Amino acid sequence: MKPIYNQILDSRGNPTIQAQYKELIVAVPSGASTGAHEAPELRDHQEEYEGNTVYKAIQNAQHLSEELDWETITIADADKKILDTDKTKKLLGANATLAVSLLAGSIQANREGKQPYELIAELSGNKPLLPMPFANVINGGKHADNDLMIQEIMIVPTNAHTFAEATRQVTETYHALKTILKKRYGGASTALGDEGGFAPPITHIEEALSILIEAMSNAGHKLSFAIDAAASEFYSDKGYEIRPGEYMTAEELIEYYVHLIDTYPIISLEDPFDEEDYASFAKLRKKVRIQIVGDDLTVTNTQRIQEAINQESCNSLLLKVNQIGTLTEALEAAKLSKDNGWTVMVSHRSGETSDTWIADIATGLGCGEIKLGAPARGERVAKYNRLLTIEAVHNLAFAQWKNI
Ligand code: 2PG
Ligand code: MG
Repeated sequence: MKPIYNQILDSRGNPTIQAQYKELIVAVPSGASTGAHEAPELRDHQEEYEGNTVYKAIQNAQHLSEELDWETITIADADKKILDTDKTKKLLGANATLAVSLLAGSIQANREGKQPYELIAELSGNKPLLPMPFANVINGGKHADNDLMIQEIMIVPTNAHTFAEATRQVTETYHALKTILKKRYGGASTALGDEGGFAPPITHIEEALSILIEAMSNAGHKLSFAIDAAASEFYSDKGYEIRPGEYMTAEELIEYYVHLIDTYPIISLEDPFDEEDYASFAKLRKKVRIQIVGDDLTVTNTQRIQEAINQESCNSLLLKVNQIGTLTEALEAAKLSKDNGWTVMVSHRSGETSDTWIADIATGLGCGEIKLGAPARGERVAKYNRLLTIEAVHNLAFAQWKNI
């Protein structure tokens, strides 16, 4: 018996790949603020779905599958076949290879009587741990149609003791935020961005952070903040357009971030500069004692992670399996990062499905951090619910937050 691959929709209504073998189903996510160095998705560029169909990628997944034994498949077998065929994924498409890799993972775990997180823990040599959720509640950048240039403002329940408690704190604060936004900016301001956060008409980061302080206080919780600037998206030869028509140099942006970090309980800052600017990352990293996360900079790729290690640009990896296209390489990226004293945050993409593999990867790696959007929209809630279920059924420990 061979897997069945078919085209389904992601949370933005764009085509993506689902793979199925007996009762096991996986699906592939897709980013909007994609890093230039990510392993590329293959899209057909024909008329249907504005050129976004994935029929060729599905054919590629089918061809790969014909040469694999699916009764005895392992992640190692599937990924070896992929890497021997096309290490760059430029021909196959990282969407095709990830469908094959994740399905192999689901089948292997199932055959061995393991949860996917248990298999990941075994393969990576880590002890499973439920991760701290990083919940993106205010959306800007490419994920929303407002004028907030930075992409994500997240809340992090660093005082919670269980994943269930963490989820409650995040959700109650998210609801309190909705009430404030509605009162202050009107009903349209509580429309949701791609990752389930609100997209209010805010242009100043400080305004968003102050509202979040108020929301926490109304909800009766004390949380920390995290930012994903996704700065490549507002960088051009004119500099960093921090507000519409207002530009900063990298030096000015460093000072601005330092000011924000001094003023608000920010514990983590992702992609603060353009994806080629290892040096500005390093300058900021030396000035502050928080987590500096590489995403578009490092793209879950060991070569780029090594460069960031050499230049001391980051102290944390954002791990996205579809940036590299196989589970094996994603685990290698996590290992290289951990071995060099970095933290690892497993992440969703802005275009998601109800697939919950990232919840299991974060748990199995024992890395203690997951970025999974707001507790709203089915594709985001699916990840919260998977982690709530792992906690309830398997009774794992929950990550305690340690400051850098
Ligand atoms: C990011 C991600 C996920 P996208 O930049 O970290 O939040 O966004 O999937 O659009 O690249
Ligand atoms: Mg990012």
